[in-house]
Amino acid sequence: MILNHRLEAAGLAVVLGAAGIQPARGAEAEAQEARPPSRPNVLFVAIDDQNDWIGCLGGHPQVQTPHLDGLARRGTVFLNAHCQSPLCNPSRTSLLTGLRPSTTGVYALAPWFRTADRFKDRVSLPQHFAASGYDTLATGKIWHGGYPPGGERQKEFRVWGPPGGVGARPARKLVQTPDPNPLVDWGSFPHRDEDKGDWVITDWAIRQLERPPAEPFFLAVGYFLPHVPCYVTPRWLELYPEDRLALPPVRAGDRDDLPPFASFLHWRLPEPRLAWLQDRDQWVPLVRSYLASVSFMDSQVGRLLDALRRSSLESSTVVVVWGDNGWHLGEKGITGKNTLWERSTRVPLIFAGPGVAAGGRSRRPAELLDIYPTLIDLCGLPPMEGLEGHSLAPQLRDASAARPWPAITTHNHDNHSVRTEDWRYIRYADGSEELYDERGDPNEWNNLAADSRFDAAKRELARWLPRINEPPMPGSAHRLLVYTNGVAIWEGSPIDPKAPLPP
Ligand SMILES: [Ca+2]
Repeated sequence: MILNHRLEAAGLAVVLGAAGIQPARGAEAEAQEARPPSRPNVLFVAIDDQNDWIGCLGGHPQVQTPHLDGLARRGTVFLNAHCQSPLCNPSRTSLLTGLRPSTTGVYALAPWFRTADRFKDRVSLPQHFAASGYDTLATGKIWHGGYPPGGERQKEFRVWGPPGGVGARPARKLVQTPDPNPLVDWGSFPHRDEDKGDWVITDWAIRQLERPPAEPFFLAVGYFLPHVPCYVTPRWLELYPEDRLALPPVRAGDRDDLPPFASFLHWRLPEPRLAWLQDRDQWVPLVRSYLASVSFMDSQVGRLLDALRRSSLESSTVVVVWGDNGWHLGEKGITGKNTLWERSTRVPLIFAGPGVAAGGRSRRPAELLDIYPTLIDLCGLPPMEGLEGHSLAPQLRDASAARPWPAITTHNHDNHSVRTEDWRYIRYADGSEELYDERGDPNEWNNLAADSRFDAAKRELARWLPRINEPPMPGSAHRLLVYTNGVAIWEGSPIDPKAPLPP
């Protein structure tokens, strides 16, 4: 029955497409209304390293993101959405397989998850859409960079557009950071917005919308910015005048109440620490460049959404926008991700289109893992067994609908954070803990874990810790931390537990 329904819908779309003449907008809209109810298309928009500095999320008082804010008004935004891992590869693997990092064993930047036999045939989110009659198209960064490897790409999406990425680069790094990693850079140099990877992928995606595939489609567009390098043209920096720039709130001694294991998760990163930024007068330039990159990325989402509107597909297309992990810009003394705190875990998650209430603002905890079952619900696909997330469809109809589950973020083996509406509880592999009252302490400055008044609260939160804790998948590398026989090992080197966080 599902198949017949699909063929009918596809057949009608072919007839409409075969007319050869582009009907006037009114006639086309009428034709669409006359269609039997068919599955909506999906426009699946990823943003790389986008924290909550989005207007409708309120993470930074000055950030300008008019297009994402407009999408949130047309749909529903989750104000308490969190990634499953504060790192690209494990986060995206989790979202696209519907499995927690603690279930996949993918915790680090390598490997590609299908190298494990048990995941060779695991049906990913786009594959489930393809199996249900959707054409699947991708451009930019959807899976982690470089994945899937060459010959396997068509198994993941049928059509691949340009890869996007950084685009125009200066002749040499603009900022000589302590780590020479070419990605860790920011600022402006002479180039055109049109030469940026995010512009190129938007152009390609717009062309797809201008000649939509006959079947329902799943179009994935993965933006690179505001991932470093945060290169922008001057017009975007000018949105954030230096003399009025709001820096993120930081507190001296903020790390004094952290267990040592908290630092092990980000023991050595290519991203500089706050002390280095302050010494070199680079804190303001980095914050400005990140904000400017967010606004540029937003402008490209705006071009994409304009094209969707012009195509007359808006009313029949579910749009979902998500960020793969957050980013620190000085909070707790660091930049980058690789932590289980709010700065690393809180991400944008916005839905709009058929089945989604306009103007919804949900404070319920939501996980990126929930996107897979939610899209199944919104598009009427057959259920998929074994998904570890829960459909957000009730909250998309009524943002205040109850939801029992917290949002869980995992980084490396057996380190987890449990985020409810009011609390964040963290437990590391060595058993050490953190507890934050998110109502009274949104900056997570006061670790309450040692206060016995909260023992019952901690026990209640600990009930949600994942029962499955797979060891790292063979081939795991880059940002890998393991804890064996009481010794924490960062990327192959034992950590001296008494050593301070390296600069
Ligand atoms: Ca990322």
